[in-house]
Amino acid sequence: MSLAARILCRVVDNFGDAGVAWRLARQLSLDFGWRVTLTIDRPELLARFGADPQAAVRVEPWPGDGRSPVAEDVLIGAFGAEPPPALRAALAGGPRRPIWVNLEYLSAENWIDGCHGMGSTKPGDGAIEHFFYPGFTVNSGGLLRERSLLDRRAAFAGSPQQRDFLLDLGVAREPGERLVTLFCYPDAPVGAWFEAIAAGERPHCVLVPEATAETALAAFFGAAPATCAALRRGRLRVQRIPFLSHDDYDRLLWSADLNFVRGEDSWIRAHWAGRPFVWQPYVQAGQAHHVKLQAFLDRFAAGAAVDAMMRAWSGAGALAPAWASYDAALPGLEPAYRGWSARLAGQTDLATRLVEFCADRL
Ligand code: TRH
Repeated sequence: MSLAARILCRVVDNFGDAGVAWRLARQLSLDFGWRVTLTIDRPELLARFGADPQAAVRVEPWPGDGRSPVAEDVLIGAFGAEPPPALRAALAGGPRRPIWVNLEYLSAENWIDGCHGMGSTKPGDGAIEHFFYPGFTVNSGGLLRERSLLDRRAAFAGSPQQRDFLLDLGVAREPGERLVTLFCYPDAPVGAWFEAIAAGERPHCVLVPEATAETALAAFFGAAPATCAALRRGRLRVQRIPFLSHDDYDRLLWSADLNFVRGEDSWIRAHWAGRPFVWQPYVQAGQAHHVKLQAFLDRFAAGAAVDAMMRAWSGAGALAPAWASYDAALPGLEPAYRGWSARLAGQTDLATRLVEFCADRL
């Protein structure tokens, strides 16, 4: 069933809100043939992810109420984005079209399974808001994963395209070097980690996208390196790279030995790379992010070295000993990451579940 949908997105900060909304819009269009309008208050951010001429996604600046030529079957508010007044009025008196879905933030916490799919009838006008919770279980809303993703990953691994991709980025791995990507929040203990690598035994090349870890780089090297310039200390080599399109960022994650990721969307892309990763959750008041991290670590259950490293990376523990254990354990941890990725890939993806969810209610 090909449907028309509108996704509403208001950017709180960073890139995740726009990144998830764009990724979902693109997949509903490419994999399911839906006619999708993305209404977003920061449309200029989408250029960073790489426009895809094949994805027939119509992008509309906020508020976009009532200007669409198509009557939508589905209205998706990403991360609690409230429909603008004219669209909100059209939801009154449900159930009827459009079906109203609130796409929530991803969490590994157990409670989301019980809340996923629930509806809330608004006392004022009878509109029904459906809550869709992404997650790691079959009872949740699942994880975003495009239909062709894992085939594209398999075709890329070890191919001439992979070598050319890295060369185009100016990345040439030196003998014995571990290739690492770093995407983190400003409060990650980057300086302590750099110190440990610089003084360690194994050489590391750390690729840092622009506008990431600026302060830490300046503090460690005395000045933030310009794009593509490499800085060295001891066993550490740091190289700045541009902010890549979504597809190229996937290729980067597939090419590295270890990926540091954050927030929501880069975290899940690191899962689909099937490579080791360290996750930093979005920092929240009252240490709520530590609860989210622990819920994920409980599910992943990859052992003490992984737990200590991710906790230390989020400020709960000393970085140097955590990195020493993780560094030593890393070669043996690869099957755990690969297996976890494969187990999750055995579940249906978020967009498939969303399509079924809407079809059941229309
Ligand atoms: O930018 P983020 O910190 O976004 C966050 C989270 O979504 C968080 O949960 C939310 O509460 C907050 O925003 C408001 O991290 P995230 O989620 O990984 O989003 C980054 C996006 O940028 C993702 O779509 C991947 C993309 N990206 C690229 O396309 N190219 C790149 O080079 C990099 C580094 C990222």
